[in-house]
Amino acid sequence: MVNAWYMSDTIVDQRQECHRSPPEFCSLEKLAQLGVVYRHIPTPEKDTGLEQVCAEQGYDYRDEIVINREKLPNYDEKIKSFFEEHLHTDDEARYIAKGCGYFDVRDKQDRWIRILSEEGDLLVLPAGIYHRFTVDENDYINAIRLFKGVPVWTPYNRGKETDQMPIRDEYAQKIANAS
Ligand code: KMT
Ligand code: NI
Repeated sequence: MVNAWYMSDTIVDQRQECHRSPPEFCSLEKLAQLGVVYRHIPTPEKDTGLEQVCAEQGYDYRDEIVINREKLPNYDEKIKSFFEEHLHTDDEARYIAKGCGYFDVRDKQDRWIRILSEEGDLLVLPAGIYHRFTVDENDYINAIRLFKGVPVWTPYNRGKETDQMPIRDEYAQKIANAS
């Protein structure tokens, strides 16, 4: 089930849990207030939840990404870019088919929340949210990427320009109404 926590201010190794001391957990409600959708769908062949979300959100494209040193071309470069803080102009929707990893998202006070994403988890990070991703020490995740229309995965790394993108305003308005 969902397991999310506020991150330590100092990261020794991004692949570790990076808890605060003492740990401070984050609720599903809090994630929902940030516009993050989380559902646990352990048996997608029996549970129609994944298909429902796809129908609701209009996700008509899907592919698979395997993140692992052996399987992913340009592994080091990709791992580095996934962990740069960025946003997208579309939702980032992932269903974790195997393995696990961490999606980190910024809350309204700009604190990092780490979301453990495991087999059977569906996560949708809304367009405009600042986030990043890393594998854990097992170095393996197999995720289904969902998208509406022709996929555009372009990350915009955080900076002055991204703060001024219209999608940031849209996102801010969306979450202002959500809490
Ligand atoms: C992305 O866009 O950050 C990724 O596809 C990596 C996460 S998928 C488990
Ligand atoms: Ni992303």
